[in-house]
Amino acid sequence: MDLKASDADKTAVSDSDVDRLAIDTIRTLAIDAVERAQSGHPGAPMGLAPVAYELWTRVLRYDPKAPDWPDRDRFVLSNGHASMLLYALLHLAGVEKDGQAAVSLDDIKAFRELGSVCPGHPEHGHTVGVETTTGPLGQGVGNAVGMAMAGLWMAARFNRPGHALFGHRVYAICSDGDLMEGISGEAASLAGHLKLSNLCWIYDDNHVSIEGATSLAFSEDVARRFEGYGWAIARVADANDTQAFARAIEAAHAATDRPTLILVRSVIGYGAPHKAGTAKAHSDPLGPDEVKAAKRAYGWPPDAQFLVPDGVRQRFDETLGARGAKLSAEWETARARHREAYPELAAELDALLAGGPPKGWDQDLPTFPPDAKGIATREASGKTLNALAPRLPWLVGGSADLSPSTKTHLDFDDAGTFSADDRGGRNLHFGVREHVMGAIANGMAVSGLRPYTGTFLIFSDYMRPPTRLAALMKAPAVFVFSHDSIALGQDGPTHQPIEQLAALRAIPGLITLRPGDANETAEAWRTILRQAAQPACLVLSRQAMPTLDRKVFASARGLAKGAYVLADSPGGAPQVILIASGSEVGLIVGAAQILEAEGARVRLVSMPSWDLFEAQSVAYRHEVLPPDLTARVAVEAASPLGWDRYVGLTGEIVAMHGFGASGPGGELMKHFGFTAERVADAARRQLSPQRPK
Ligand SMILES: Cc1ncc(C[n+]2csc(CCOP(=O)(O)OP(=O)(O)O)c2C)c(N)n1
Ligand SMILES: [Mg+2]
Repeated sequence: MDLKASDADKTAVSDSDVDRLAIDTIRTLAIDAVERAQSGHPGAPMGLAPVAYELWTRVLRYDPKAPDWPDRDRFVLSNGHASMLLYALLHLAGVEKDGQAAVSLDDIKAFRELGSVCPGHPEHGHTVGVETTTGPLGQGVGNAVGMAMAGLWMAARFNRPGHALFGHRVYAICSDGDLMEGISGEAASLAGHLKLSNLCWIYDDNHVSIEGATSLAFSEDVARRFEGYGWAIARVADANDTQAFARAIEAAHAATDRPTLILVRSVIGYGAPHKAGTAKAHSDPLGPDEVKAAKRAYGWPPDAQFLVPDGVRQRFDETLGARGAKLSAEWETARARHREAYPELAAELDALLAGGPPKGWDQDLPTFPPDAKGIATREASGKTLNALAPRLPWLVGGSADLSPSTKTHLDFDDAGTFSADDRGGRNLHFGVREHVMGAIANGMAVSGLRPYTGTFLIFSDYMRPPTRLAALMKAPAVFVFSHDSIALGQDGPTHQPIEQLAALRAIPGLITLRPGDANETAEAWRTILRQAAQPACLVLSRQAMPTLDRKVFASARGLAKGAYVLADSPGGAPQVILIASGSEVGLIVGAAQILEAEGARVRLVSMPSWDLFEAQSVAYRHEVLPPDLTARVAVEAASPLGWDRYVGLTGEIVAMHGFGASGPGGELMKHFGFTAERVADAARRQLSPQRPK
């Protein structure tokens, strides 16, 4: 067979010949791209090519010309190291946006180069057609659960009899590594419980990972494990048997009351005579000799590179392309009919798809009256969330079995609970599964919903990988973390966060907010939900804190700028700045009273968010923290790490320098030096003429 791209012999090529050609095109594109980059992972794409080809050309309801068509099937490559598989598919399928190819052949040639749309691992938002960022194993399958939940939620919310707008499925390819990671167990357990029948994982059962055979560390019966989770199981004994795979997909579609795991026995590096089936095929270029040998084994011209034979792109066009164009056009018609029949619902869907909150969404934002005893910010958050949620219908969320503590439950009448029986419920029960809770939120966020999660701040460590990925993807998930300091009290140091705030602040692009009273908490929700391009975490207290009198102190709207002047002492320019976040704002207010009685002039700065403050102009930042006023004290019941940025080398930081302890929260705060008197002491040292300048 002549494989050169020419017009000759087109008609002489049978259907199955083109299938074979297309599959080997995927394989050789992966081989050539890795060889050219001199890095990457050829083995998995070589083994998985037939499965991916069959799925894309015969199954996927996806329009390459409309890759953001809302009811498209989602394809997730959870084993993101196999990225060349996805790039080859996006290229051959002709995925494009605004007439621009998502991935050209030149892009594939630039695999892994700086600025390429084909980076080492697939990055959502960077490459059109990449549904989610994968690479950290296990995240993609977690996202897929969130996408499946979002799809079912959208169907429940927007479909009407005779007007079905949503019904898509979510397919995720995953590898041994994905299934070894704990998060995939959390994901599968919840997906089975929720009977997510629109979800299908395709397991690349190739018996190989980086260090060698998986038998080194992985011997469980995966199928039985998933049966235990309540999944349907299908098996494909040979990845090259596309008909067997097609039957497995049929079985998955027939399983209408549960998700399906398809175990596909594959050979990593299929076709490479010396490396196939071994860990040597996992990563790194095959080397020129092995490349040629593999190509010969496929019946490919051994010296051809980046060859896409005639008929291959056409095959994708005739199958995936034609099917997708028809389906997405039908969907547009259905949407027009839906709009006529249900104009309000259609407008709601418009707003959801546009990404912003609907008109008037924040008109019920609560304000809290001044109150010396006050309320915990978790309480204020719960009230705010419940006030806002009715006007923001796609704000959905829940906690990892802690909603009585995190106050993340939606209590109003028709809020409902998302379950196997109610797909339109807005309260989610993640169970004690923080890691996948974050990944599910990300999957929902990239599906257009505004998800929020809830747990204690200490357990932010359990969901750090998805929190980081949310930031990398600019996925607007909201992570609520309550019980934010030693003041949580008697649960003791295992539950008392110290370094977590610093760790969250270190994630680029994540908005970390620790509001200082009830009204700042309400403003925090407004600030977070107003934008849809960044994830945020909302850090809340367990204990009550005073609700400041905003006639005396500046408006809580200042929160949106990250830090703002709460008040200046009367009688002239301030001599010292006291800065605090969260529950420690009350302490600096108390310290100011002590200091003012002694004749000192104090500036009080509430600083709920470093990230938002750093985004302000230099002029504003200098207005709040005048550079020549270096007498400064920062107060936060957490690690001091980073606060020197705001108090400078000569300032003082009242913070935690070790772990907390078990005891009543109020006593702990005193014990560890968080009193107005101690803050005033620090300020006095700052005001002393002996202070080093
Ligand atoms: C959380 C996480 N840990 C480690 C890695 C590094 N890593 C990349 S692939 C891989 C395992 C490879 O085995 P498998 O998942 O079976 O993929 P295959 O070699 O079959 O393609 C590891 C440990 C990672 N990407 N993510
Ligand atoms: Mg493997």
